Amino acid sequence: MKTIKTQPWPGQKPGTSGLRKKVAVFQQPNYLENFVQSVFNILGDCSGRRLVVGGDGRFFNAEAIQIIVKMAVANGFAEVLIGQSGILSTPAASCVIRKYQADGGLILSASHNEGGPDGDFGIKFNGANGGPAPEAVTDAIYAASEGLGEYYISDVADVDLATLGKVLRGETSVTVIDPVADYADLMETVFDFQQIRELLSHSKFHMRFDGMNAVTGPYAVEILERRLGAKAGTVMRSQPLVDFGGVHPDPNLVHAHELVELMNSDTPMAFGAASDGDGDRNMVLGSGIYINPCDSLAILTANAHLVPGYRDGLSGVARSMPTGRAVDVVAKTLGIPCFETPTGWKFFGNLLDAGKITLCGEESFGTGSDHVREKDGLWAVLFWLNVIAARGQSAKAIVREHWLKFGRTYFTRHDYEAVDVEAATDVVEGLRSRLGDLTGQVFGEMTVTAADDFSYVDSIDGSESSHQGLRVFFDNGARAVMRLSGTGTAGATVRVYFDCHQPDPARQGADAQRALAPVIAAFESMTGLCRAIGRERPDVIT
Ligand code: G16
Repeated sequence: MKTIKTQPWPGQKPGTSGLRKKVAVFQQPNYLENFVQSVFNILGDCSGRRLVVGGDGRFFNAEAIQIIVKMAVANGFAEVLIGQSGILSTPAASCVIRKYQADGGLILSASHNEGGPDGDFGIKFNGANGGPAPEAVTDAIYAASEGLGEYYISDVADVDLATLGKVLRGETSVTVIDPVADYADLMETVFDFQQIRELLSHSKFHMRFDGMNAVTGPYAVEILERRLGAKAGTVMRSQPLVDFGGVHPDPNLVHAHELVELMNSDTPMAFGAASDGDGDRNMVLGSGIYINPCDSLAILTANAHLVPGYRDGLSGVARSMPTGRAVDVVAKTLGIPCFETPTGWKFFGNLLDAGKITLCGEESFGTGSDHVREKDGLWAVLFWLNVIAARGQSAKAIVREHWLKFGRTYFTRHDYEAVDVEAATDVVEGLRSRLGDLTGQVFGEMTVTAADDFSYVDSIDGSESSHQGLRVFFDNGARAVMRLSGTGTAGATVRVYFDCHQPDPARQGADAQRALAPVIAAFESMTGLCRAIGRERPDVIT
């Protein structure tokens, strides 16, 4: 074991989902090492403990894993489990931590951010429940990183990540595990594989899953093609590549455009889906319809009784605050609680552990349940397939019927990326300072009925998280939310979210931008956002 003297690196504060920086930042001497040692220091005595390590396979994944193993050996871990080739999707890592009762895991991913040597890298710590560390832990890691003076590393040989099996490094047993099998087995316990198999064998049901050259390819091939019998080639871009083949692995209508073109071709697919770099996000498309993630959460909640894993009912649901409020309407009808949490999957962990909720989701293409403690892209796809198979209807028909029964909640998110940090902060602070005076004021066609700065008190451990987004409510029930992203790596990303409920069936067929135009205009007139940050329009609209 070697003790290496080091200096704290500034800014090792985990954001919404771990520490995300450019690859070049992580490649600096001691940068990764400092963060990993800070995590280990927070864990305390590591002897006798079990650690899971894996990532989305992006550039620097394999090198980072070798460093982490050497540090785990020096810090006295009894056992390290690693996904073969360094691969573990984020939901699979959560599954493995839980199944093997590990003390936690280090997940290497920058999620949907671009990869390659000039792209992004990331690392996050998940606890023994398989979920992202809560804020108290990430704050403690940050504090530890600021006072770090040394780290511990051993000079044992690299582990052959390609070969399954157990080896000894120092006193630590290091096992390279099949990254797919445990996760695929878990999916078989949740869904009706026989029913989905029949759907996929139907001559008229064609589907594509876009792995975006990222981590979900091997999982989707195993589950959809091998276990469920979908035709070979159902999974496109199925090979995880270190640079994602130049693809931006963000499953939205822009970056998954090949899938979108297939859905709109002369012989359209009945169903299409895509996942992101680390496999926790999902985008779902039916023939002739894009299913907004907020609608998706609501529809899965309303249909959960059709899925074996949820047949006994849901204890409750949760959504992040900016997520469109479609699921609230379903929860009310079902008579189950609906929790509103800050952005970030970590805020669902306590509610899931306490059995207060069964399903949860976010507008940022994340949906999940109590089967693991991460959002889960392929799980959402299988859920949709199970519902389509059980109802014998197209995805579009299911969505339309849902709107008829529960009303449609229009939703959109406008992102302004790489904005000058000072300008972005000024506009957010400017609105925050006016929140108390807004009620009753008229902007465009709309009157403000309430405005606040969202704070959350965790009902399980009493922890408080404040300044989680500025909310403005209008007289027709519409809402606008503004916050700064906690996952970007360049400048500031300003996110503005809009939603509005429409119960009238005659007015449910509009384009979301058009339906929400009055609230979008009212918010712009209230904040002067575009002028203040020097933009004409959002960079990304979802
Ligand atoms: C992460 C978090 C999500 C969050 C999303 C967007 O997703 O896990 O909970 O909704 O970032 O966060 P922000 O708006 O702060 O950028 P992922 O898929 O990137 O890990």
